[in-house]
Amino acid sequence: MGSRYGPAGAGKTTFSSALIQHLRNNKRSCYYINLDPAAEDFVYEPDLDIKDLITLEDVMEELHLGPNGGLIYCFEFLLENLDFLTDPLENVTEEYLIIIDMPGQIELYTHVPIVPSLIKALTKGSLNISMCAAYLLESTFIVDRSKFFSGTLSAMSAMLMMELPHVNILSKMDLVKGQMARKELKRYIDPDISLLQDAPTSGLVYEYKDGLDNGDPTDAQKVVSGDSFAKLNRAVGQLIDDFSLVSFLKLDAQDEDSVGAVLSYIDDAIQFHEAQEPREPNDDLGDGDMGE
Ligand SMILES: Nc1nc2c(ncn2[C@@H]2O[C@H](COP(=O)(O)OP(=O)(O)O)[C@@H](O)[C@H]2O)c(=O)[nH]1
Ligand SMILES: [Mg+2]
Repeated sequence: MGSRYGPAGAGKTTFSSALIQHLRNNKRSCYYINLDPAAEDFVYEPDLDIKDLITLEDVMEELHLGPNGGLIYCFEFLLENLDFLTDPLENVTEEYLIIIDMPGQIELYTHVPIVPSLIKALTKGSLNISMCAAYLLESTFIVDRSKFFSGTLSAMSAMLMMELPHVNILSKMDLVKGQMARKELKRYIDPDISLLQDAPTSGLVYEYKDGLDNGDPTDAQKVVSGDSFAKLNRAVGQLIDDFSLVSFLKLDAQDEDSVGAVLSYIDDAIQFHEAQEPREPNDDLGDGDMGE
């Protein structure tokens, strides 16, 4: 099973559709779940849709909540009505790749009771599903290093909270292809501290400047040009480096090979192939897509 999340607009739903298409092309079974209560049109109709339980629109209207509060409410409601999700999954066998398309709001992942609780319900007990989280970060963020690093830190904190095998994906690679030297791009795929140390075109001022301190924390310009900020950046870079926690796979959702390559990492993470029942040779005579 894969569960896709990441900032809104990062390309999660597009990646889900591309994966479904790829699985179909390869005669693999797939079960598609939408857990975004605000999702609208789908290329492939979900097999299970949170909107049949609750929609963000209704929650916002009836409870007078804003979009973020409304989203949290929807997930709390889902957690109170977990059967909606877990009952249908009881019948989904191991040859299926279950794709769960998620909303992007990071709060859902980093605040303990929500997505981490959901994950426990799926990975433990009778379902015992082997899960992998896929975090998507839009590759155009590369041009703004502070955005790239904030995305990388979000990936890291979510990774720690979810306690799942994880793949981090730079999406929409077609948009940056040719705009950046291969060598430069490589530094983002496996980011390290040096990225923060030489970021001349980004909003980050990284140099150590003696004497220029941040006396006035309300002056944003002073804060980001001061040495405390430089130290913080170095510490963040060091943290990412020390843990070697975050590296990225490249994705162009339009490119079938690229989708296949990312899927092979996900398959490895959930040990998909190991979990398949060995087939009798004459199984091949039957319908390859059993159970659908
Ligand atoms: N160029 C390009 N655009 C993409 C790609 N993936 C998604 N998009 C576009 O990015 C926008 C947001 O995509 P969506 O999948 O809805 O993002 P989500 O909010 O993360 O589910 C849409 O307009 C997509 O067409 C990609 O690989 N390349
Ligand atoms: Mg989406």
